[in-house]
Amino acid sequence: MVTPSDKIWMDGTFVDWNEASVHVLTHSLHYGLGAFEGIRCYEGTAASAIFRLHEHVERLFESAHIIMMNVPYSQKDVAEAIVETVRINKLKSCYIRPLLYVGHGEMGLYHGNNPVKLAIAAWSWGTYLGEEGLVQGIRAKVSSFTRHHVNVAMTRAKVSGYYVNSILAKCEAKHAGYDEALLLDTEGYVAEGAGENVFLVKNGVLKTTPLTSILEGITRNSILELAREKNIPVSEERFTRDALYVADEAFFTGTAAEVAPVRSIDDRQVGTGKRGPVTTLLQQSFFDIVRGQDPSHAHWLTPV
Ligand code: PPE
Repeated sequence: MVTPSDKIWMDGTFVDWNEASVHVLTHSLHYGLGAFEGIRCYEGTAASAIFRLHEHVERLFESAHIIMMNVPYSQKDVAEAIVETVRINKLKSCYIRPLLYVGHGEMGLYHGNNPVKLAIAAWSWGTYLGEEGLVQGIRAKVSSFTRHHVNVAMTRAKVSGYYVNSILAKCEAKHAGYDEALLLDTEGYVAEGAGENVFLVKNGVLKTTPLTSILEGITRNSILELAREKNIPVSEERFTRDALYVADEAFFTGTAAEVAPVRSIDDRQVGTGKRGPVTTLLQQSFFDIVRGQDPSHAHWLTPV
């Protein structure tokens, strides 16, 4: 269960957590046209800070642009509303979920005459794949569901409806006793996790899948940047599932999942089956930055 916070921002005003409801004919509820973000705020040594707020807000607006939703706010307004939502709920560390959706009005697929609505909720949310997973690694399974074809879904956009595909994959993996699903693209190459990007390490080179059928993760981008700074060779290239089976290390990245080592894929142990040295280095560096212990990337943090 989500731990309720005090207030949710809805279309410019704060409403009580329990009053934050919508009409049942809300267009997005029927057809899935909506865009959202997942953002984390971390408690730091000095203050709490939101990780890469501006990049998340920018991606939200890009998602809206791709699916032709006109956002009735500026990026600055939305960023301020997000900070205000964390503040008013007095949350030290939390997960923040802005959701742009099409309100009720007309029914039928054409949404252009309906209002575009925005809600921003924030609540305490521990790491997605479990604290233990961050240390011991998680078990992943290649899904029988395929990631969207590039002409089915434009995955640069973080669109609500796309997540039916992720949910089906996630449920299949969970029901089979795994922690997370790994989806392949329509040509059979590795795409991404149900809610994470994927990386492998082989012979000292860090590889991640290119931006064809995946979400351009902000954690992915941060990890690539950190790796380059540490002179770890990086490559964005396609690879197959067996490349993961024989990798030295593998890990998932995402706002909810953070940096989560993968200890096995399809019951094949990855590397030593433990969090590897490159994963450990990048994970530690990520946590030091988001928790304000390493000031080198202070520009990634917006104090609350
Ligand atoms: N791929 C997918 C499909 C995805 O949903 C996410 C985030 C990522 C990659 C990583 O993106 P980023 O968070 O910018 O590094 N998934 C969000 C939703 C998870 C959920 O279950 O809800 C998230 O992590 O917030």
